[in-house]
Amino acid sequence: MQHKIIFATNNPHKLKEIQSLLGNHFVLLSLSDIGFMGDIPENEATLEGNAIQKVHYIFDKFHFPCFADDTGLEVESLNGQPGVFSARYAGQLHDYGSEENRSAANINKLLANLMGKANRHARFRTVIAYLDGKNEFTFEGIVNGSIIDVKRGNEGFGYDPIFVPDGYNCTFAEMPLVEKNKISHRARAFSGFVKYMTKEE
Ligand code: ITT
Repeated sequence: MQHKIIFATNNPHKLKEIQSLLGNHFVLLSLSDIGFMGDIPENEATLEGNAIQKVHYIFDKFHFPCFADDTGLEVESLNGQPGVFSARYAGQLHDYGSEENRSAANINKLLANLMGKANRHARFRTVIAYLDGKNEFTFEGIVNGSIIDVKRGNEGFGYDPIFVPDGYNCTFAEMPLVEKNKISHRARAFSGFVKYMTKEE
């Protein structure tokens, strides 16, 4: 059976990642497919809280099965920061004009805060929330790695150019999307979600 489902994200990179992971079990609807052009509020204190807030916001408007993710980069020697503040670590989107500029500012701030720190361990953590009006679930995915000093690579987005996953020598931004999708936080959370969605077929 094919599930039609909304992915509640304004981030085109996430949409591309999930689209490339989808089997033929799902028909993914983006926010522009359903005619939603606004911003989705995300002002909770945790990734779980934000993911749940995003699905409720869209479900309440469209009454259609929906999932959303919230992702954070948790850096050990910064006590888990930027975490839930990863997107706005260096400021709001309107301060920077474009997502690329904001990501560059986020990375610069992170590298400045890590200056002189020997412990570079970090992890990406994704929480996916799903809501269809009857069921509400969350799924988590984590990838461990470390933060390097200088950006490398042009693939991916966000903090990818400074994150080297454990067991690899390259950053996420040096990997083709299919490689990132084999091990990433979002792919791992999504695999739990797909198992749940297909378990009764
Ligand atoms: P939504 O519309 O889905 O909320 P967003 O860009 O605001 O999109 P998040 O709040 O989930 O997304 O993500 C926080 C930030 O973490 C995001 O802006 C990126 O800078 C970064 N990020 C998320 N996933 C990432 C990934 O796979 N690789 C690198 N950075 C990532």
